[in-house]
Amino acid sequence: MTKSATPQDQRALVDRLMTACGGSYSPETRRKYFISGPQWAAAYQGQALFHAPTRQVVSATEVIRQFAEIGIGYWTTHDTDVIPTEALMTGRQAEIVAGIKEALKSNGLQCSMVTCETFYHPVWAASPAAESPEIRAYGATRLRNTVRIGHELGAQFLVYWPGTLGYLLQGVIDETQTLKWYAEGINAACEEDLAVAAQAKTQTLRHCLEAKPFEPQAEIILPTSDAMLNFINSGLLKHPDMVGLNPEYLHELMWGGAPRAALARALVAGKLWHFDVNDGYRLKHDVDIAVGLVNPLDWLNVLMLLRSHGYNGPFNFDYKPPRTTSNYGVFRVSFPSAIDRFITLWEMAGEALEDPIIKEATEALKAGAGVAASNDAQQIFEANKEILTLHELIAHRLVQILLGLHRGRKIFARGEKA
Ligand code: GLT
Ligand code: MN
Ligand code: MN
Repeated sequence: MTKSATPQDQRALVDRLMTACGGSYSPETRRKYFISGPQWAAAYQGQALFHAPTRQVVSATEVIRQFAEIGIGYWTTHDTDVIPTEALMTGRQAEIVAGIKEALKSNGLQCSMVTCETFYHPVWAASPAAESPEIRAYGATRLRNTVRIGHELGAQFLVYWPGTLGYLLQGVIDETQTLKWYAEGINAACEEDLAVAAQAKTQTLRHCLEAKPFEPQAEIILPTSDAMLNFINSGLLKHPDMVGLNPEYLHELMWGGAPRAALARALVAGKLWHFDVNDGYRLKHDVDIAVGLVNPLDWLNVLMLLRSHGYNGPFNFDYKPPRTTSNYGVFRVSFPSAIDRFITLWEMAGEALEDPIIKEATEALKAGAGVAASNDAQQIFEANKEILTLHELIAHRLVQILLGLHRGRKIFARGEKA
């Protein structure tokens, strides 16, 4: 029987087993990827509607220090993750932002993205696009302030997750009006950005919309990345060219979509600017599990798509370390293991794209049977039917790559000898 690990021995046990896992990359290697760590992910205390917190508060300076040690090159935050609501737009905000700038600098990190929290505080109970003009005016002020913080911290991206843009009770709001009001908020952010950039002679930021199909509202007005794309092109935005997408892997799975197909639609629209990386289950709630723990094969395929289309935006690790992970475990196990799985899958995706079998099979499929074009459906099918088997062969090869079988890894069957 394994003997109990006393409280004093537990960290050493975690450390020893984590080292035994192997396969980790150095902080220098990790820094070569455009990986960002959200303040809210690292500082998440494990609380939820039915859950009390399991972890202590972690300050931004501590998160930044830990990220530097792990080799996470970029940090992202909501305005209120670091500035209490009542201190926003006061002298205290300026002090906090200056302190963060200093912490980032001394730890060699950059801030890549800032996002405005428009869902947690009671003022957002009826969403940032509520009927009341005071609420909307406050919302626009908050968005403009977040744009200024973004410029101040040298971010390139802003993200908007309009979490509460929807309803619990049917027929209470006019959805078309809500969309128009929401667009006014985004317009205010873009105009502030143009003004700040013109004054400071810098670039404008990339404003990215993030959709989630449910939670915290029962019905969501912009539930998917596709709905967001439609909103960008609806004519309601004054600067649609400044607005793109921040799809989240799990949010597309949650409505039953194929994340890879959703990403493809964003890519062809030229709007895949930022990407929230995590994992989870179809048609369930937003569990925000770390990348690759649920769907490693799908993740391999997603990364093949992104690599082959030259995606060069950030990979924002928007996940939540499970409640069973301790504060120590968040930085010792959760973040490093998530990043290392991501890097492995990214490199594997590169390998899969170069795999001679996949390449030859894909090219053969594209070349077709070479018969003359005709209107004879049956004849065309007959001429192509053997090459179509290559679909299944490619899928098999991808699983082989995922399991390392393409490199000669073999699990011996019962009774078989090496
Ligand atoms: C919230 C949400 C995430 C978003 C964050 C950005 S807030 O945690 O569930 O998916 O990316 O506002
Ligand atoms: Mn997200
Ligand atoms: Mn999520």
